[in-house]
Amino acid sequence: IEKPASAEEILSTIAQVMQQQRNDRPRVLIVDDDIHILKVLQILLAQWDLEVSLLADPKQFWQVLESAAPDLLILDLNMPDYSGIDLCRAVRTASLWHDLPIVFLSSQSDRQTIRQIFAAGADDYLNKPIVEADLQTRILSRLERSRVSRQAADFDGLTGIYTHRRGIQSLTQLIRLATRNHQSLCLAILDLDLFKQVNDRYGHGVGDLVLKQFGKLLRQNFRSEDVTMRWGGEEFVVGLYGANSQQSIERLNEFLEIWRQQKFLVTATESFSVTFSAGVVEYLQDGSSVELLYQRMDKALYQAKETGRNRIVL
Ligand code: GH3
Ligand code: MG
Ligand code: MG
Ligand code: MG
Repeated sequence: IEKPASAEEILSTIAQVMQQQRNDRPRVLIVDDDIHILKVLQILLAQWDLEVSLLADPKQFWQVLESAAPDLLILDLNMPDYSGIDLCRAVRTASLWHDLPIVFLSSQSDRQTIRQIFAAGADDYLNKPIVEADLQTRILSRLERSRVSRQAADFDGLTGIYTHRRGIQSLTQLIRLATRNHQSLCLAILDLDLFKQVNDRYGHGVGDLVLKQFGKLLRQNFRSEDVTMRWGGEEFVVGLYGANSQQSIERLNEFLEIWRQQKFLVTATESFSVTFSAGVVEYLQDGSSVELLYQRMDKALYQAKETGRNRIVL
């Protein structure tokens, strides 16, 4: 039996997901066993308009990393039980975080240590005691560079929604959230019908405009806690958080209706519209991977195409 979501649960999930989608204030997570250093850094970084999370106990690292979802990680080299080097190596092999910028703080500055730090995958290091101006320059410039490249990697240039790569990250997070909060979750793949004909008849440029408009309407018609992405070509995936299969089908049908009404003018007198087919799958709290869910929704999509297109199939 499914536990209905309380208002607070839904709100906190929305807050979490929205925070990750918003990219206004960069987030920095600092891990250091020295609480005084944490406090000093917190005050400094807050002055530079960064959102700061602090962690003194590296045992909670993964949990805090996931909830803080930082844009940059500052790691202390020496901590009891854990070395920053080990944490850094582990982050580099975690698929969700492998490209997170990592800056080390270290009171050791011998060659051997520095070599180890970079070998573990660090992007930069700073000596303790920390010089404020150095810290500011290094952190802000690294954040800016990663913001620019992340923007390009995360958002599809044509449609403005998540790319495949970023979308998979978000779906993985959504699956985890749904599991943890015992929430319903559905994924749907939307594939434009006979899109090749649109290109053939009206040209690739018009086809691009149709895709662009599809992305815009997806953004407008799905809630902020849902995740929308361009899966590739004329295929899109939506993660519907807090919706069971029936609710998802309802919402997708509403969207199909909106999309069908969308007219594209070719000349003053000639216009066309495009439909889509969708395959839906419900996540059953069983730890299924995105890959597995994809296979199931792709089967449903195939059925939607086989049975006449322009429809949603579970
Ligand atoms: P179906 O209803 O079975 O999905 O038919 P379809 O024609 O949509 O399917 P098919 O997979 O054969 O063709 C997809 C077309 O989408 C072919 C490809 O040229 C077009 N397409 C993919 N990406 C883009 C793009 O970025 N811009 C444009 N204009 N067309 C694209
Ligand atoms: Mg230390
Ligand atoms: Mg296709
Ligand atoms: Mg198609």
